[in-house]
This record gives sequence, C-alpha cells and structure tokens, in this order.
Amino acid sequence: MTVHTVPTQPIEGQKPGTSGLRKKTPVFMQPHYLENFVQAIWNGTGGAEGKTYVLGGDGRYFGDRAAQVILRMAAASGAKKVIVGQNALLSTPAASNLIRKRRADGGIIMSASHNPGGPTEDFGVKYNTGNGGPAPESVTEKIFEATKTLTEYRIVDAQDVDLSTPGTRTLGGMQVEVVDPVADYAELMRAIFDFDKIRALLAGGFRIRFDAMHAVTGPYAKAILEGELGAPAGSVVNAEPSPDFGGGHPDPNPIWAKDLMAAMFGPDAPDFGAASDGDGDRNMIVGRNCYVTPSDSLAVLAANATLIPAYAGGLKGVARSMPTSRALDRVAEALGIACYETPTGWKFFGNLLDAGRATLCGEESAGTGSDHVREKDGLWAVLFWLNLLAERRQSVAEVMADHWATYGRNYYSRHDYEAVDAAAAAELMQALREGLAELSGRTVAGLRVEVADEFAYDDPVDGSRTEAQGLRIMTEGGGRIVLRLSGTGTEGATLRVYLERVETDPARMQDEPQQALAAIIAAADEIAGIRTRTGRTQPDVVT
Ligand code: VG1
Ligand code: CO
Repeated sequence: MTVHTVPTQPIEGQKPGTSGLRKKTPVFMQPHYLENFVQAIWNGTGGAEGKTYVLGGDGRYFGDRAAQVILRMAAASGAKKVIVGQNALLSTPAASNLIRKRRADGGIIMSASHNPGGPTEDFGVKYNTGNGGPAPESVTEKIFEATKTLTEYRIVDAQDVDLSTPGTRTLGGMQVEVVDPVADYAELMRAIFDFDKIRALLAGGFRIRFDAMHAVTGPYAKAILEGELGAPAGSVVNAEPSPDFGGGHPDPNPIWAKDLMAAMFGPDAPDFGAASDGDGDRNMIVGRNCYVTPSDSLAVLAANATLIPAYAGGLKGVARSMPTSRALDRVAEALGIACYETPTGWKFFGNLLDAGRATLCGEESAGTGSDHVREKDGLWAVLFWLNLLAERRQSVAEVMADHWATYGRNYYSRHDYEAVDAAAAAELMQALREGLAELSGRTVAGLRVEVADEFAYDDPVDGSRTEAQGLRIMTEGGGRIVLRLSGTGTEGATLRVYLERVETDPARMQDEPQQALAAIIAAADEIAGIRTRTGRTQPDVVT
C-alpha cells in the first residue's frame, strides 16, 4: 500500500474551541482542511506510530467520508489499531467509555455536537486523550501550534474500509476493528443503575418519551430504554440518526425540542420526557408540566446520588462550570463535600475526575456526568432520573418541589444572542471588563452590586491557570449575572448571558423564572448595554 506524503500549507483558524474544532461543513470539506487538522493532532501528540485510537461520530453529513480519511491517515502514520463504531457512529460518552475500556491512546470524535448538521451546516473534530476525556488546553494548544507549522501530511492510497458490519479488517499494516457502538455502553449502564427497578417502574405503567432528535442517541435509547428496560415501542422518537438531523437543530432545550415540550405540557402527557443532542452528551429532563432546568437537574442528581447503586457509597465531591447555577453548591454544603467551580467546557473536569476529587459534574448547558466516563453523558442522566424516580415513587414535579423546599430555589436562565456581529460582541465584553472595578458598590436597576470580576481558574490538580473565562457580577441577596462569548459557534459571535437569583421564601418556589429574574435581567442589560451594542431587543434562545 502506498503512503503518499502530500505537501500542504498551514490553514489559518484551526484553533479548537470549547469542544474541538467546529466549522461550517463546506470549510471542513475544502482541500486539505480535515487532513491538515488530523495531521496536526498526530504531530501535536507525539505521533500516531504504534498507537491505538477510537474513532466515531454522531452520524452527521460528511462524517462517513471523514472517517475514511482519518483511517487512511492513521494507517499512513503507523498507528497500530483503530477501533471504529459501526457505520462510523459512536456517541461521545460511548467513545469515552471505549477509549478507557480498551486502554486506547486517544480518540477522535467527529461531531459538532448540538450544532445543526448538513451540507451547509456544521462539522467538527474533537480529540480525546487516553483518559477518555476531551484534550485539556495544554494538548489543544500543542495541536493548534502544529497546525501553524505543517508542511505535509501522510495518507495511504486505499479503498474505503468496510464499516458496515462489526469485525476486524486491515488497512496496510493497521488493524481496523469495527464494533457495535451500543454494546459496551449498555454494559456500563447496567453496572451503574438498578435496571430491575427501572424495568418495574415502566412495567407499572409509568410512561416515558425520549426524543433522540434524529441524532446519535437513537440506537442507544432504543436498545436500552425499549429493548432492555421494556418501555413500549414508540417511547423513543426520532430515533434514526440522519445526516442533517431531520433538518432540525439537535440541541435539547425548550426551543429546539419543541415537540417534546408540547407533548409534556399537553393533554395525556407522559410521566417523564427527555431529549439528547447530536452527539449524545447532553440531556434535557422534563416531567409532566414541569421543565427541569439543567442546573437544577445536576443538583437533584447530587442530592439523590446514594439511591443509585454505583453511588450508594456517597460522592467524593462535585463540580460545576462557573456559569452553572449554585444550586449544586447548596447540596454539596449539606452533604459536607467539596464543590469545584471550573471554566465552561468538559475538559476542565478531567483532572478532578482522574484525581478522585469529584464524582459528579455538570454544566448549565444540559450536560451532566460522573466518573464513569470522562465526558458528559445524556442517556446516563436519563437513566439516573428514572432510577431515582423508581426509588422515590414521586413525579418529577414532586421531586423538584421537595428539592426547593429543602435547599431553596436558584431561579436560573440563560439568554443567548446568536450570530451577533463579532466586533460588536468583543467591544461589549471589553467595555464591561474595563468597567468591572467601578461596578462594586453601585446600584443598577435597583440592585446593589457586591462584587464584579473576571473568572480565572487555577486547576487544583495540575496547577495550571486559565484566564478570561467569563465576567461575573454578584448582586446583593445572592443574585448573579455572568457574560461570556461562546466557543462553539461558527457564525459571528454568540453572547451568552447567565442570570441567577436565590429564593428561600417557601411561598415563592413556583414562580415563572423569567419573572422571578426580571430585576436581574434588567440590570444585565443596563450594565452591559446589550440592546444598544448588539441592536437586539431580545435573545434568540432562552433556556
Ligand atoms: C457550549 C456550552 C458548554 C459546553 C459546550 C460543548 O459551549 O456552553 O457548557 O461544554 O458547548 O457542549 P460555548 O463555548 O458555546 O458556551 V457540546 O454538547 O458541544 O459537546
Ligand atoms: Co454534545
């Protein structure tokens, strides 16, 4: 088999963001674009020679062809073996599990996660390290550096490898092992949860609806929820992964999972609803007439962890990303365990999980996970909820009411302004940054600001410091406004405004979040000048 060494030049802008490199699909399909980045992954991580990798993706447009390119490049650079999900499919948590279980050196996940897919939408490539987690900043920096000095890449001349059936094939001197994407993941879930209890709950007439949003969790949810746990056929909807996610936006939130919301708030609603994103690492939880905000979901999982077999011995600690609400902190305090605050992005949880400092982690963006893998895990969160509901024998709304009665309620919302002019967004952030020091002590829209700062993270495990991770404004009485720019978008800038307020009055636990947060929302606009600087009168997405 011939190895071609193809001359190339650095391509600008191949800098991984919050979660891998994401670009419009046509950008990824440009000559050398994917090849350059993959070669930079090898070059930035000590070469592919003798290594074993895991490879899979969320089934989006171009993923099948990208997989073949990556396989040919791995073979050309002397990799020993690549373990690939059948039809190049693997959810992100399943890939993380396989990397760990098979002791692979790393993995490549082809996904732009919750971003839409298709010929004119988004594509992405993410590199995970041997612990199964997203490469930390130190590694993504090396990969980015490598993209800037590339002069050539290596690729073999070969036909496509057959990925349509499980089995082991060869590509030059490299083994390609095609595996069932679901089997190992299902085995892991069986080891964590009480499947018998969940089976009994479902057999007792508890009705669920899981919306896979035409993305990768379809086959996983079908096999586990319907196949193993006995949910009636049809409980999992939109279960067939499609290259453009059925023309939808595979982001599990009340806006994009509209059908699920309608079903859960409509007549004859099921008892439990859930959805996942493109690559299966996010989850949305919704009860009958009861949407659970992701930050609250994380807090509920922590508070109920000992009901789950795998966590019956208690949690070592918990962690949340900085913009995530502090509902989790209140649970951690009650449990007497540490609660870490990290920058946005799952890569920052890796060290805490590896060091055994945290068992559960989560983000306000519908990501929750534990030390069972090194990624957030959508279906895991769904099974966690089902297991805890089976134990508590309560509705989702009752669990939430109990939770707030015990810990108080952190009213929370995120307002996203999408595809904002990049320069205007940068100016907004810069102006706010410069004014932070003067904000303390001032009263804005009737709220007194206590402290305002820019978040930086000192990793307690490896001592690394990550700066400029979001602007925070704390107001009196436990209010908080956080602003940051997204690192996963592919068009202009996305401004994220995170709004939070603590309520401890037992009579005020069932308010409408936007109303409960009205004063905070007004203060955020006044402080940051969102309307005037972006020209937008309202957010595109409210979660
Ligand atoms: C967003 C979320 C963040 C999440 C990231 C990847 O990042 O805010 O919490 O970790 O997406 O999620 P950003 O930089 O756009 O705010 V996913 O499901 O893409 O893997
Ligand atoms: Co995702």
